[in-house]
Amino acid sequence: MGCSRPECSKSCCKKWAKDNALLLATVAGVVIGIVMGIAMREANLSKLDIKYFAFPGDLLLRMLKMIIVPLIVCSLITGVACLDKEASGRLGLRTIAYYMGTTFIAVVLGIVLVVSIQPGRFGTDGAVRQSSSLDVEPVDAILDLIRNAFPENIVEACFNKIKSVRVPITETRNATKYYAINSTESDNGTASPLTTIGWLEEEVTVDYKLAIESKSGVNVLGLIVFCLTFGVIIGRMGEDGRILVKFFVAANEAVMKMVYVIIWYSPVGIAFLIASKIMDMDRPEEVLGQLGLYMATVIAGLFIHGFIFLPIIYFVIVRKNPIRYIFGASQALLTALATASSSATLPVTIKCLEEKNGVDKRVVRLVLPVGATINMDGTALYEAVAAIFIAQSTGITLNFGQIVVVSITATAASIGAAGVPQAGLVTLLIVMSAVGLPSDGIELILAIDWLLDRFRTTINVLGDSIGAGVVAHLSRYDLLEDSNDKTNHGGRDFGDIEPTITSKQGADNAGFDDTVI
Ligand code: 7O9
Repeated sequence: MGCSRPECSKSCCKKWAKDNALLLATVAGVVIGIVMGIAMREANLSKLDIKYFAFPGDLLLRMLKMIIVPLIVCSLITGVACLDKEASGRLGLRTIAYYMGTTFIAVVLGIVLVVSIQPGRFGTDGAVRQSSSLDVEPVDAILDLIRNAFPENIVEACFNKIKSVRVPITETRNATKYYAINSTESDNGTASPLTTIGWLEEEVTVDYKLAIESKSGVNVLGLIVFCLTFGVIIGRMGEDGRILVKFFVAANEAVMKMVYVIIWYSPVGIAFLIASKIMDMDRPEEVLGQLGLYMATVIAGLFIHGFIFLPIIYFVIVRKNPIRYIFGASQALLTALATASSSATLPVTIKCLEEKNGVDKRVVRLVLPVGATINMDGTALYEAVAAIFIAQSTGITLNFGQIVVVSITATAASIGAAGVPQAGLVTLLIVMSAVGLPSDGIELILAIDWLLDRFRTTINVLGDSIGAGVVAHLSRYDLLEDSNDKTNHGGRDFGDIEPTITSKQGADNAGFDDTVI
């Protein structure tokens, strides 16, 4: 690839080999994980032993999660601070348009597949079990999302988000009279056969209070709102803000260097994460047999969206080879497969896009953290398929209007997922309750949720990555003007801070850029 270029030096070739060695090691990690998992199933380890076995994988997850907060804070702040007003506005609009558009395409694809394949009609032999009830009020979930966007305490936002719960206010009422039967009088029928002997007291819910609880987890929406505002402001403060921008740019570089260290450990962690998950499966033949067609529908949808639709969108807009672009992001895709978390994969995705695909750093830093939070094509597709599958397997036929409602709520739920505590289950329940589906049957699909989660996370990460490439291409002239602006007008001249941005990027931002960062 890069080495065929005449200007490529020996060190560049070395770097290419090194990068691909890491990718090869990661692929080996996945394969070894699968083989080790299948082989170790024979050993019949206890759940506790499997937990111990998973330790090296657990460490990888902890390291990736450790780096997320500093990473998104620094990258969002430097991302907006290094762009001017018009450029960041247009970039933001394009990003949102791409995210909403592709998510909606994913949902429609999922619905078309589930309605035509009808997986709910087969295999489940009506085996819906009663699920534990989990009350979700869509209004509360939406308000929580907005509350989370404005955290009370920015330090707390790094580890807690809030959730409101309805606490019933009850009143005691004498609701029912107690009677005793007066048998002597009842014979002749002249007097009432009943004598009042007391009242049954009843607790009646007359109203609700809203209690705000905090749940552990990064309040990423709050951090995003704070960091974007902070970044815009320090970027416009001119000379006074310069020192802050410099600080965050340097901090960002330092955090990325830490990411490289973690990534070198990732093949080992990935092998253990995958192996322990395979060992942990309960009666896989039974579950896979029962839900086989449903799984096939979800996986087919994810595959078509990720490896046909998104590459076509990339090719049509950017006019470059999407296969090369996806290959450049493959380390991130494998990490997503192993961790089932697009936020934990974020450090790897940023590294891949900046280093291997040469996407403009300013775009990557803005678009990817926001994408990891609100752009979940795979999740949206999955939720639409799951809701309609449950309807089919419980014998409910949805009309066209209800299917439209599913498509809109699944898109909205995937956008809001990161802001809702216990997101996976809650967002699916919101989609189901929007069309009046009973929450029975959700337990059935939870049995294989962990597996489908991995596949949909991979597509989520792929959607974010392709989004960054598309937005960077669409914004190439803005970014170029922006670089000129900085040097010409001097107002926001961070040229010395970000030499790689101003020197290497331009209208013709190469699909594969080997510039060393
Ligand atoms: C999937 F931006 C970041 F990196 F800081 C960030 C941090 C946390 C981004 C998002 C989050 C976050 O909390 N996300 C979140 C996502 C929380 C709960 C549920 C989900 C949905 O996750 C996907 C799914 O279950 O379909 C999937 N596992 O992409 O990570």
